[in-house]
Amino acid sequence: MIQFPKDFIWGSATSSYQIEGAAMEGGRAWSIWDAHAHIPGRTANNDHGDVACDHYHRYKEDVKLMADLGLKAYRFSISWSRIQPDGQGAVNPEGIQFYSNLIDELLSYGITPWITLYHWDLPLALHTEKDGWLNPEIADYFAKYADICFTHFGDRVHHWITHNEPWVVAILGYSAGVFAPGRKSEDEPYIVAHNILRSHAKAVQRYREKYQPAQEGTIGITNNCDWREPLSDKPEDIDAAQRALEFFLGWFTDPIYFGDYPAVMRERLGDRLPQFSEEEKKLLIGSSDFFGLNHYSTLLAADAPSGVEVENNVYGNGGIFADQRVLLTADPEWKTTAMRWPIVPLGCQKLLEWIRDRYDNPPIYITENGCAFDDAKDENGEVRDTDRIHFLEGYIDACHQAIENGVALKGYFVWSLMDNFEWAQGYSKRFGIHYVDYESLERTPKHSAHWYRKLIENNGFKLSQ
Ligand code: PNW
Repeated sequence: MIQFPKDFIWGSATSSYQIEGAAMEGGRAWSIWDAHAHIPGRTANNDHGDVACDHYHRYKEDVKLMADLGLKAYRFSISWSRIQPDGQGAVNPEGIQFYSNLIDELLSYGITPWITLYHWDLPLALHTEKDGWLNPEIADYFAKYADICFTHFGDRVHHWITHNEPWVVAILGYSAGVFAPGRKSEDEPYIVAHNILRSHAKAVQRYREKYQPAQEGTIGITNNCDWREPLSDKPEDIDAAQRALEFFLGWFTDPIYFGDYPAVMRERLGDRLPQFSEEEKKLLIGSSDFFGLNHYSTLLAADAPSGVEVENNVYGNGGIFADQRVLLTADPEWKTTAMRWPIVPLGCQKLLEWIRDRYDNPPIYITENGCAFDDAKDENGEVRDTDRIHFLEGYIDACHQAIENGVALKGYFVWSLMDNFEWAQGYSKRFGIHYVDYESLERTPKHSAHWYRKLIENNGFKLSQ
């Protein structure tokens, strides 16, 4: 039996654009993801989030599903353009009411809300009229929006995450161009990342000065990182793996723990990497009360000597190849998910220990981990997702091992509560522990949901293999 610490938090996560629907209802205006998804060819089957899981109308039913699981915490995000349709100025009361109702519903079942302020759905007007994340002024718009959320929800919400996965916004949105706003640039990702970090720092400053003393909540940021295992024990491959991790995670977390980007990035990027002012550095250092981590997979890293050219993002997580010169591959022995992401639980443990060592053992929450498989209902209406159960067993066991090794891991949120709009993959990839029938919008707990309920009940589980 694998047993977790007494106060360990078991949760589940979603995001606004992926589940809410009601895209043009309740006073909401479009975000960059509405616009992106409505351009033909940008998503699988041209899917979009107009209806999604219709969570906006079904939130009570969804909270009931969470209560049935025994969830201690639920992580969801707020759609900025539901709160401020133009991204600045007027506040939409219907938007405030919706999230207020959701929070009250969660609390009535004893489920703790964890709110992400930005999960990629920038109000479209801020992009078309203000240049979005490329404009340094966006930090002030974001801080103002955050302030509105603290004012209206902070009496009941004590767990705040400013940003979800800035790496994805910068690399997939501005380098690979496969996510909104679909741009392909070599320099913009670094500018966007810089402004996201500045916006995080300003929002945290407001929380700490105006709200935290009375509301006594915590605030932080969530970054994503997959593990990079050296391809061989050659020093240049070991360096390459380390470099890859610094370009992936250190890019966002070094400024928060040390006040600046990793040295390897500053050396390699020179003037292309923006610089923080002394004041910004001060605001950034210590600006996260916890280390939010989303983790999904592992790849092998090898040094790519000059002369070797690789198309950017062959393996999704690469960052800009010419800047890192790290060649990523997968071990052909590894099993993969429907996303073709290798399943390597040991990588999760190693990453947690890497964070422990680099950042002086911060409290960590895994705010996302999970997997997509081609789930289907059988003739009895059951979804027997044993692959997902094995995945979760492996990764949660790895988390447990990391805790044994001194990692201050405090909680785990499975991605996702239910199947939903998987961005460029539309509805073709199912990450949920609840199955969603997109015709009827009916939700059905998969076998993994039953497994997770028992895990929460026992605060641990018995390894089946
Ligand atoms: C995360 N990658 O996205 C997001 O936070 C979720 O909204 C999403 O549904 C989930 O993971 C599953 O994809 C990622 O290419 C998207 O490395 C892409 C990558 C990583 C995370």
